[in-house]
Amino acid sequence: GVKAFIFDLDGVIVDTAKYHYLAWKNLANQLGFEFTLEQNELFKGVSRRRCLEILLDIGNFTASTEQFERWLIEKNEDYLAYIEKMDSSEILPDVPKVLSYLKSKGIPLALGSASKNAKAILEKVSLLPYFDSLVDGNSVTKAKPNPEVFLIGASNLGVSPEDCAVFEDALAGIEAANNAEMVSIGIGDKKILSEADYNFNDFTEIDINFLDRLIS
Ligand code: B16
Ligand code: MG
Repeated sequence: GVKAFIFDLDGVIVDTAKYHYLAWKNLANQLGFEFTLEQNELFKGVSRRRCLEILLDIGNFTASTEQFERWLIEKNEDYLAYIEKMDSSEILPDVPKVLSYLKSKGIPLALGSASKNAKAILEKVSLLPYFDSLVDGNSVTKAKPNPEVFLIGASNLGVSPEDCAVFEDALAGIEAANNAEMVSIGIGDKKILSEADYNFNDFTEIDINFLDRLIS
């Protein structure tokens, strides 16, 4: 059975995508072009650097290295102003139920996120104590669908990859979990996440029996 669980952050634990969107949109507007919610879909699970490259492509902008780095900082400062106002009311429904059930069973838990702000966000929503290991944008060199982020998580928890299950909302994340030979659990649109071993719209659909079957 499954001996450890790894959680993605944005789209699984909290909906920070809406704040990423506002910050990218602010930057786009400042540069004189529009950035839509639909375009923001392409940014989910994608690193900050890669997002800026895509954004500049959308606006037909080229930037010097220095300018690129300045925009990265600007976007993040803007994003962090939104994060600053977050509290536990922004945790997605029934996430604490699943975290505390797994904790009560003595199952080790890790975070596996592309975000460099992951720790600050978990602190803001008071979920940091649940996690035995945080693997985030500061600890990985290869982006999802590369399995690196989840493999480091398994190794930090002392569990072999085949004994881990991953909760993910992005296709690249499901692919990363599959590439790591972990059990993949898609949270969100089943049509998009059809490569997952299991699919749920959100954590309210995950019952204790499902978790018990996985861990037994
Ligand atoms: P940061 P996840 C990802 O989080 C977001 O989905 C993605 O939109 C964002 O660009 C990325 O984190 C990097 O975030 O700018 O905070 O380092 O889904 O991997 O938890
Ligand atoms: Mg995500």
